[in-house]
Amino acid sequence: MSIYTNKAVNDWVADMARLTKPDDIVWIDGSGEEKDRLTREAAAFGEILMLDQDKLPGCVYHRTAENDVARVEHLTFICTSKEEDAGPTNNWMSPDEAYAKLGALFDGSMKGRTMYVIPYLMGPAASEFSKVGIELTDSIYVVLNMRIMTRMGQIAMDYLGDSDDFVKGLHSRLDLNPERRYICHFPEDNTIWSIGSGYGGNVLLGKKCFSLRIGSYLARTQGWLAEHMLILGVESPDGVVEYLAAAFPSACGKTNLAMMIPPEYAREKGYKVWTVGDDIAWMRIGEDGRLWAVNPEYGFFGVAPGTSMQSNPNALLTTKKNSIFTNVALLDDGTVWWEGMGTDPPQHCKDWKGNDWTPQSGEKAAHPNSRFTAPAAQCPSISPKWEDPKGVPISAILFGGRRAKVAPLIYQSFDWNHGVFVGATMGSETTAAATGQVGVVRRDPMAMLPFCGYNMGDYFAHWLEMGAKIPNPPKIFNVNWFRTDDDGRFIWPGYGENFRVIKWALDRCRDAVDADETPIGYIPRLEDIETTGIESEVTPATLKELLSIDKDSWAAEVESQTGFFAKFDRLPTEIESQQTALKHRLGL
Ligand code: OXD
Ligand code: MN
Repeated sequence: MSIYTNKAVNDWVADMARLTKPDDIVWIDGSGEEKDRLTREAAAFGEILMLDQDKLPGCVYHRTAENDVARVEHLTFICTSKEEDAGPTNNWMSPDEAYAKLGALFDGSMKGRTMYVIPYLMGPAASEFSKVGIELTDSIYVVLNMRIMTRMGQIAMDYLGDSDDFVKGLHSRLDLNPERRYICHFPEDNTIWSIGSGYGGNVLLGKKCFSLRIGSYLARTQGWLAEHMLILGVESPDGVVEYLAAAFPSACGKTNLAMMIPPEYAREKGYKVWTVGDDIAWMRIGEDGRLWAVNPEYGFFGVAPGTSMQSNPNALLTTKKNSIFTNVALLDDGTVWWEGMGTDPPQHCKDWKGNDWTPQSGEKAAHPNSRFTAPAAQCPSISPKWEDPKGVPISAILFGGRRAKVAPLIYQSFDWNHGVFVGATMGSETTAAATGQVGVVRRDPMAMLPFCGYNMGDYFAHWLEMGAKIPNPPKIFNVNWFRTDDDGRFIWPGYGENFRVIKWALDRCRDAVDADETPIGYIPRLEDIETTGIESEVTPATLKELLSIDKDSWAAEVESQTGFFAKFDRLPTEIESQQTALKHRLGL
């Protein structure tokens, strides 16, 4: 029996239960008592393991199936009635085919299992911009994760009232067989069907599936932006906080930037950095004509390896209680470990597959994509405004990627449309670890390539249209923390030192600093990037190198952009004009 009175929800759940045939239906209310009960149940079934409750209170451990450790882009589909509406960068299946194909798989998929009905809210409860989803799942692990990543249960149903405006998400693990795994989005029906996986990005439907893929589709029709962006605030010594949003492809340090600790010189002056979100921004035009951003999520689903007290103390501290660890190494003392945690490898542990592991094993103890799920409210740097119903006003948007040579440390676009072009040409060079092929550029416009729920040509057009509608738009910048010297060594220290670059961007937004004009945009004058404390590492010569623009590399870059754009059927002419103008400025 439903504990809720919303008829549209109850009817739809009944329909889905007829299809999936669970033994039981459990309606999630989001209470603490419910969390304890489900945790006990999942532990009893071995779906999770309890970690040492003195050292890591409220923390649990989970292993996924070995063949189910990451998002599956080749099995992710946008199911619009017309193929061209999904566009050249998405996999497409017709809604009829997808409902039939997945419907056959969902038929009876929950037999012998319990269906959990999870109402959840993306965005703060007091915000008129928040949105409701309902996820039906046969995994307690999903319920426990959704409890951290979203505002779950009664709070979402109170928000929904008797409306039928909710995203309908259906998930079943089925048999975790990659041959029977699909993540299908039906943006025209506000619906997501995910089957055959138990991995976070494929099954926590509020995150990539709703907040980005369905979200971006809704944003276009409703005149806002759903973006793969962190949000942070920089507080000046006078107490004024300015906010920026930043998009980088996966594995370029979004979580680190969102939680950065400013360098000593800045801390001494009284600067602070506040975290609003680390992955997703929903942005709207405010009454004051600026762009305002909300983080729709309630927690962080971060990559564990590489997270240490050196690289990201705020992230590590966030995970010390009430967190879920997935596919990391399990220590004999009931705590966890991963490569790059900054502590010595254990003499013995269980690796992410559950096998005995020693430093001699010759394999990684934690999966490279192992994760922590942790409540945002526990982050030491969480912004006092992170749940503000209006969001925070965005002064600057940063795009960026991993580019060894071509992109300077930072440059500012000439205006909004040029900034959209900069975002549309974003890319990152592959690292050896990722593909075996070093230095190949993977284009990832606005870091949305895997997450745009419609034709990306239309997405660029939407960005251009938004620019025309925002009276006081943010300034747009491109950053690159990954410049190398001729021996392939990074020449910028990164991490907290990135504050120095962000400071310049925010100074530009206030017209507080001048800049040099180049063919690609405005770059800092050498003296305007503060180097106090890193003078020996970042000499004026290094800074010059970091800001240099090499014409040959840019000629190759423009050509590679052209190759990428060639596959777009609906590329706005403004993007082409921007490229022509760039070529012209470069003298090509
Ligand atoms: C993520 C991603 O997990 O972008 O956030 O892949
Ligand atoms: Mn992400």
